[in-house]
Order: sequence, then structure tokens, then C-alpha cells
Amino acid sequence: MADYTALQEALIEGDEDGLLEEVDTLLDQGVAPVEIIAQGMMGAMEVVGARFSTGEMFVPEVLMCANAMNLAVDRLHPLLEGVPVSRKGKVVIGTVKGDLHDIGKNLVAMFMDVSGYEVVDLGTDVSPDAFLQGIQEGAQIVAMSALLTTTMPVMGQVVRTLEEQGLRDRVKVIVGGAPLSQGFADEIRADGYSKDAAGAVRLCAELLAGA
Ligand code: B1M
Repeated sequence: MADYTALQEALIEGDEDGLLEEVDTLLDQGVAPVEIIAQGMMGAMEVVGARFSTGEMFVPEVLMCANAMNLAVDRLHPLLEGVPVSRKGKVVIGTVKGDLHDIGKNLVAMFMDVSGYEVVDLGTDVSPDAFLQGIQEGAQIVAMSALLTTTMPVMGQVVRTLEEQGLRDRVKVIVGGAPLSQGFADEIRADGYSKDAAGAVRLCAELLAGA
């Protein structure tokens, strides 16, 4: 296995230049981009999360780490598998209203993009109306991310609005994010839940195959 120590140190320090350098070093060593994300950077973000929880790190420092990770993910995105010519389906994705966490959502969007889906990324703090607009524009899948327990209920609100407006049968709704579970997805009548980005792609394929 590759040595991710220097990469993880740079990410934990929020050192953007250092992180990009380490990414390039690992690429030069032949390490696959997806491994750099999954084995290297996600492990470091877990350390950041743990230090944030125990008060060893504060919001500004965590934000620096998040910005550095997003930059590195942007750097790796073009190196992932080529985009197939025909698209498998259209996905509208966003982090729900009130929630600004975007690293996980960005990873899901990127995995979907390189797996052949047309991805409309609405960003963070996305209102139920904005998700609905995406459906009106032909998305077959609505993908919502939440990292805060306080913003999870917005997902249920989106599903209820879809039901009320008679749009529920037109789309599949998938949800994810660290505080979620399959039980929560069932409770809000989402079509699917995945704990990670790769699983979210598999879920889309399964749901569209069964549609
Ligand atoms: Co925030 N934050 N944060 N934060 N932050 C958490 C989530 C927290 C657990 C930290 C803690 O206390 N231990 C805690 C939430 C507690 C709770 O709700 N019970 C928390 C808090 C409290 C807050 C603030 C309220 C802090 C404050 O201001 N006092 C504030 C809220 C701001 C807001 O959103 N309104 C806040 C702010 C921030 C920063 C801005 C500093 C920064 C975000 C920057 C950014 O995203 N650009 C930040 C960060 C970075 C974190 C932690 C440390 C890391 C999150 C992360 O990016 N993980 C986080 C601690 C933690 O999660 N352990 C924490 C890496 C990422 C790859 O994982 O997003 O889980 P994740 O995504 C995974 C899966 O969940 C899944 O796939 C991804 C990878 O495979 N997934 C999906 C995600 N979305 C999916 C969608 C799918 C399927 C799978 O289908 C649609």
C-alpha cells in the first residue's frame, strides 16, 4: 500500500500547496486517483472530524482542511475514468437547506459524473424549491446530502412536497451523509440510502434499472 503519511499531514494542516504536491507525488508513483481519495484523504478527514469533536480543532482550521480537500479532489477529477458518450440518466444533487458541508456531496457528484450520469450540482444550502426545479428540468434522480442532524428533516420535506405536487412517481430520491441511516431513508420514504459515494452510484443504476 502507498504511504499516505505526508499527504494526510498536509491535509490535516490545511496546507493546500503541500497537499497538491503530495497528490502529484503519489500520482507519479502510480497510485490510482480513487485510492488517493479513499485511502489517503478520507482517512485524514476522519482525523479532522475526531479532533473537531474533541475541541482540538476549530471551525476556521477545519474549513482550511475542507478547502484543501476540495481543491485536491478537483485536481483528481479529470484523471478518473473517462465519461462515456451516452449518458445513463440525469441527476440533480445538492446539500440541503441550512447545510454548508459539501465535501461528501462533491465526491458523490464526481463519482456519478465519471460513471456516466449527467449531474446538475446545485451546491449547498439548497431549498426544496430548487430541487423541485431540477425535476421539472428532467432529472430522473434527486440526490440529497446532509451532514447535520438539524438539516436532515429538509429531506423529508422535499419528499412530501414531491408527493403533494403529484411529482413523486417521476423521480427516484436518494439520500446520504454521515448522520443518516437506511432507517431514516425509509422513514422519509426515500427510494434509497447509501453510506458512501461508490454506493450512491450503484444505487442510481439499480433504481433506474427497476424504474
Ligand atoms: Co461541520 N459538523 N459544522 N464543518 N463538520 C460535522 C458534520 C460534525 C459531525 C462535527 C462534530 O461535531 N463532530 C458536526 C455535526 C453534528 C450534528 O449535526 N450532530 C458539525 C457541526 C456542528 C458544524 C457547525 C454547526 C459548527 C459550528 O459552526 N459551530 C457548522 C455548520 C455549518 C452549516 O453547515 N450550516 C459546521 C461547519 C463546518 C465547516 C464549514 C468548518 C466544514 C465544512 C466545509 C465544507 O464542507 N466545505 C465542516 C467539516 C469539514 C466537518 C467535518 C469535520 C467533516 C465533514 C466531511 O467533509 N467529511 C464533520 C465531522 C464528521 O463528519 N466526522 C463535521 C468527509 C466527507 C468525505 O465525508 O461528508 O460524510 P461525508 O461524505 C461521505 C458519506 O457521508 C457519503 O459519501 C461521502 C464519501 O463517501 N455521502 C453520501 C455524503 N453525502 C451523500 C449523499 C448520497 C450518498 C452518500 O446520496 C445522495
